[in-house]
Amino acid sequence: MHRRKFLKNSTLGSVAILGTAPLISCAETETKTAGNIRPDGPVAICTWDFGNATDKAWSVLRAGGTALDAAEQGVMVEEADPENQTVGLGGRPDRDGFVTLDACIMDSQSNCGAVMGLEGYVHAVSVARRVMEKTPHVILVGDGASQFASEQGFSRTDLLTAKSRKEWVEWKKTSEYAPVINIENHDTIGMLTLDANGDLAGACTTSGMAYKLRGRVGDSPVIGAGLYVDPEVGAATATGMGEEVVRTVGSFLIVELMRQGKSPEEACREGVLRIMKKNAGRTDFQIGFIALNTLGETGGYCIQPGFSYRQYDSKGHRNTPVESYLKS
Ligand code: SD4
Repeated sequence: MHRRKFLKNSTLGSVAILGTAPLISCAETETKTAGNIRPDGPVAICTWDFGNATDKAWSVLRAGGTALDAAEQGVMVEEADPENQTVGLGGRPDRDGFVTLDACIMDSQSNCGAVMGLEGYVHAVSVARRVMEKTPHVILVGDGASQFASEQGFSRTDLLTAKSRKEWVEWKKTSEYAPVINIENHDTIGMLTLDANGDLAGACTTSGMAYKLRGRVGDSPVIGAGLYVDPEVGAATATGMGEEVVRTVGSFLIVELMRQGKSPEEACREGVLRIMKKNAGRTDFQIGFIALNTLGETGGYCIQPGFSYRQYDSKGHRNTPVESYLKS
């Protein structure tokens, strides 16, 4: 592809991205399985610059909360924000005007739950968590997911705000029904957390591609694509063009690359490059991953100029430590 000269790839802040050093020592693994307190403290990261979400996750972790609670409560902040038009309330609708949400959640015992095409409920991530905890299943879709949310006591809400509706009406006037991936806007939130006990968790939630075909589901609620957590290695989550992430089982790939010894950033970079290789010549889409390993090291990579992700590291430093972009 002509734009294969990727890369400024700088690491800022206090997080060390290791070269080829092994990521998991036996001692570390044993410590974790014994349930001891992690000496280095917890970590929370999320895609993009969702500071309020990371603040929330951090407050849960700092108070001794679990990685799972922190991940869920962190992303809920964005789901509830009507100004965020790519997640939850106020999300942009599909081409027929319906706001449909996709979300998943996963813990460090490989428990997971997901909803796809959920309509009428703000906190898709919490419905996904109920699927995980209250049913023998992993995924509920569409009307069944909504019915389940109602049975679980979630209250129904109209997710289409006046602002999103107005934009959709405008879009219909000129569009040829081409879906839009929100390259300019910060979008899908994926969050990864590591708590003081050394347990990992992750959550991912989105309203998906704006003006998508009705029924379209991206990567975000697909375990292995939009999110993956492996207690022996680490966790990863994705943002961007979901179809491309599904094709490569992106988040699982990132975790497996870390298992092979890559740092979180190296793994994210290789995942993005694989996707770009399959899309020679295309410059019209965005893909990004962030990752966290069991040692609390983090990394991210994206083909978007100025990509950054929001982090609280183990010492409680909040920063946006990584930028990666495709050089033209
Ligand atoms: C999707 N990955 O539905 C999501 C949306 C997203 O940037 O991340 N947009 O494909």
